[in-house]
Amino acid sequence: MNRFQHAIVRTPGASFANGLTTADLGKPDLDLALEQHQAYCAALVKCGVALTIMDPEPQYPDSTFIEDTAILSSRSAILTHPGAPSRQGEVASVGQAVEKHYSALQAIRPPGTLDGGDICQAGDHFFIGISHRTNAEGAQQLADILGTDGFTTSIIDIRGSELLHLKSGIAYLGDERLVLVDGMETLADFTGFETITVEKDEQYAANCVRVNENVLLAAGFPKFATRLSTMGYHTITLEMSEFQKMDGGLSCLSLRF
Ligand code: CIR
Repeated sequence: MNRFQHAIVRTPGASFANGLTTADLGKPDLDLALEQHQAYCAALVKCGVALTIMDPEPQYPDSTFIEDTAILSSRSAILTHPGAPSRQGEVASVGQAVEKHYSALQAIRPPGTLDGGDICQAGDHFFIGISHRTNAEGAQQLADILGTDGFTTSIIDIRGSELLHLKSGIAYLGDERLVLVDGMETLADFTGFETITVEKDEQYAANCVRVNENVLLAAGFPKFATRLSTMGYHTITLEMSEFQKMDGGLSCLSLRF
């Protein structure tokens, strides 16, 4: 698994509670969200990455979910065109932060739409989700760019599932090992990977993030936490309640590269 050297995050802004959500978990508390975000940032630093913290963009309440705005790999940087119209303006400022680290930026162009949360890199292979945010045109544009970079890709249609994004139900732990929420194994061919199943009652935990020597894990999912520890992973458990209220998981809070 590539070692991550950098991460970019964006602090939640005053308008955070006005973002998009389907969760029926109540209104998020901004102060608590800021506290949870600080702990997330500290965890990334502990994992050994150099952190860029972008200021909030109050006109974009969902902009703390920065993962959706770019696909960053060791070979290229691709800005997305998010599927939710209210989020499309988030990309410009992320481009300015990303271009400091890459010699060239590519982009998903309309009518293609694509959210970073639908993209799961597993070594030299990318799983690309088609969702209610990422359309077939966006998925194909990304597959073409990644193909030019020398990566292989496969497309997984998750529109029949209850997942917002592909990575709401899948994560890559390195060493050809994938975490899959129960039921995901029927949606695609995962030949060549060892899979670890997360039970439905712990579904939110499937959005975990391997960062160098550690795995970031949402608090409150003891079965999966024990499973990872038993397998020898070093986990950092983070409170995510306020982001979960806005349909966000651990991976969406950062761009890692
Ligand atoms: C949205 O609906 O766009 C945000 N409220 C949550 C985005 C979560 N992003 C992700 O899972 N990659």
